[in-house]
Amino acid sequence: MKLYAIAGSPNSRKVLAIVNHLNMQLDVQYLDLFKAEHKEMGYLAINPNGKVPALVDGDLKLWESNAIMQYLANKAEDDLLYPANNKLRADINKWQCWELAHFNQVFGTLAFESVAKPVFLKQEGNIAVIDWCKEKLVQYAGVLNSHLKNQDFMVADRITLADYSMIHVEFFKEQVPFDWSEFVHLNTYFERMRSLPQWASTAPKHPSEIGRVPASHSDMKV
Ligand SMILES: N[C@@H](CCC(=O)N[C@@H](CS)C(=O)NCC(=O)O)C(=O)O
Repeated sequence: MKLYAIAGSPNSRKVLAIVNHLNMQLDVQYLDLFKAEHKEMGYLAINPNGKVPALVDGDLKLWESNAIMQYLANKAEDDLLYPANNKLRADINKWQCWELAHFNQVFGTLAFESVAKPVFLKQEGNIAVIDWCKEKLVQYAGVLNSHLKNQDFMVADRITLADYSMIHVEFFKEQVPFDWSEFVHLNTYFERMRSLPQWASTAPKHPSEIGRVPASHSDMKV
């Protein structure tokens, strides 16, 4: 199996955390964001969206981080991160759909427009988009905060795929122009989750490594 990723990309980190958590062996091919390697023809034949992550397993070309996480957990025959129990699995799927469509759609877009664009791409963020994201994030952060009032994890009483999905934009949490102070349960949860070794070890050692191919991976080809 080969996983295509960009160093520091939140969606790549989600999948790498599952690889760590399940102690799986696979090749990781890092693409250079600044050379736009994720837009080259060879990679577009794997993921026509020109986005990471993507997984190749034999004749399967799989993109969408949540789908890759589910595939890896199934492949590892893991019954804890992604239990076969229909109700537990439905609940995990619900939160993975929700983070993708709502919470992290606005949090991720806010991070991209207000931080990633100016800092990494030397472009101005779109003010109208930033304002819209901030307004929607109040609503979705409220939903997440209420859910976490009486529980430590998203589903049941242990870590599942839903947790790694939920926190994947955490690197940008304190950098975005958003007041998180009223969302105390959400904040406690993010603090606990971001220190998990399986997650923390997916982060580049230094911000200058974000988007660049780590030296140890530079001889691999798409
Ligand atoms: N819904 C997709 C989102 C993938 C995505 O947006 N990836 C970002 C990195 S975190 C990317 O490749 N951005 C580069 C681009 O869009 O050009 C997933 O969950 O995999």
